[in-house]
Formats: sequence, C-alpha cells, structure tokens
Amino acid sequence: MSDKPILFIISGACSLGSQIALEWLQIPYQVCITTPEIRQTVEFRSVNPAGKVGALKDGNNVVGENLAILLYIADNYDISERVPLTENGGREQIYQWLSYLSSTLHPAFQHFNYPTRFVDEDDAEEFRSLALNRLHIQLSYINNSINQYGYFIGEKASIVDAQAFALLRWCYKANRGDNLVDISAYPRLQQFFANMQALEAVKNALAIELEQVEMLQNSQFAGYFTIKV
Ligand SMILES: N[C@@H](CCC(=O)N[C@@H](CS)C(=O)NCC(=O)O)C(=O)O
Repeated sequence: MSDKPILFIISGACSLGSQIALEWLQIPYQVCITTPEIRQTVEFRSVNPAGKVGALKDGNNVVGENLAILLYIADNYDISERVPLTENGGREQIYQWLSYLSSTLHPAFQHFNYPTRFVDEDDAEEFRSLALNRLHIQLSYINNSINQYGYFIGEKASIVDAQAFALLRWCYKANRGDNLVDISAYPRLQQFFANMQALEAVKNALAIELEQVEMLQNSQFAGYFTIKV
C-alpha cells in the first residue's frame, strides 16, 4: 500500500468528516471509494475489521470509526486550530460532541433512512415516522447548541463541525432518496450549512467523493487508491 495516508470512504457517507479533516492537513493523501466487495476483502478488513467506513491507513497505523480517526488526526498532525480547547485547555467539548455525533445522531438518521434494518416492511412507515420525530428532537438540540458564529465550538470550523456536516447533510441530500428533513425551523443549523458549504476543504472533499477532481482547489489529494477484488 501507499506510504501516504489512505482514507476509505463511501460517497455520501459518514466518512466525509474524516475527509474534510485530511483536507485541512494539507499533506498528500489518497482516497479509496469502497464498494461492498472491497469492504469484504482481507486487505480492507485489515484496516477496519468492522467492514465500515471511515477507515484510515497511515503508514503502519490503521484506525476505524470516524470519531477515532478524527482524534487520531488531532493527536498525530498539526491541526490544533481545528481542535479548539476549552478555557481550561482541555478537549472535553471535542470529546463530548464527537461522541454525541457517533452514538446519538448517526443512529437517529439510520432509524429514519433505513427502517427495514430494524422492523419488518409492514411496520416500516410507522417506524420511520416515529424516527423522524426523534430526529427532530436531535436537530432542535443541535440548533440550540450551534454558537453565534454558526459552529459547534469556537469561531471557525473544527473536527466536530466536519463530522457534524457529514451527518447533517443527510437532511437535504446525499444518496438518501426522498427522505429529506425540513430544517426551516432551525436558523442556526441553516447558518452552519452555509458556513460549511463555503469552505474550500468541504468543497474539495465533496468533489473527491463524486470523482470530480477537476473541481479541486489547493488540495493535496494524491489520487484514488483501489483494492482489487
Ligand atoms: N460508528 C461508525 C459507523 C460507520 C458506518 O456505519 N459507516 C457506514 C456508512 S455511513 C458504512 O460503512 N456502511 C457500509 C456498510 O455497512 O457496508 C463510525 O462513526 O465510523
């Protein structure tokens, strides 16, 4: 495998947050857009035995789970301006939000988007409707938590915002068919979207997901990596 960091992703998936963080590093890196077949391979499973994206291979280091990838990047690279500390110099806010995103918000979207993973077809519509109610509770909480600058923490986008954007975009698009969520009641959330969509790193990460590399600007993206199946 390459000596550059390689991030394994699915277009439209939760791996976008880790992709945005790699863009912020401004070091050469590669992306592997995985297929179900690739995620079955021994080579991919050696990076993330759970078979899921995001998964990162960085030299001899391998790490799965977006929360862990983002903290790995924060620990191993100079990205301090994207990891704002509390007044006491700690990372509590980062830990708290990353944990919330992976343990609460991500499942809330999964319940809404994939009801038949949880209940039989006959009960799916009712389940989805209940899941939407639960999702709105989370979106309202997030809307009330986003700060005056339109971010989760601090005055500029952090690794928390990167991961939050990866998930919250499922409200309005990204391979999720018609299951859109009305966010008109959430002005801070709308401000957050506008902030994030304006960032070069976000635009680049989205272009890489869609294999539109001709759109890249000031990116260190070093090409797609693939695993033979
Ligand atoms: N807790 C994991 C969740 C990972 C996850 O569910 N990834 C999905 C994409 S959003 C995936 O890999 N799906 C493909 C599959 O299940 O085969 C994380 O936050 O990294």
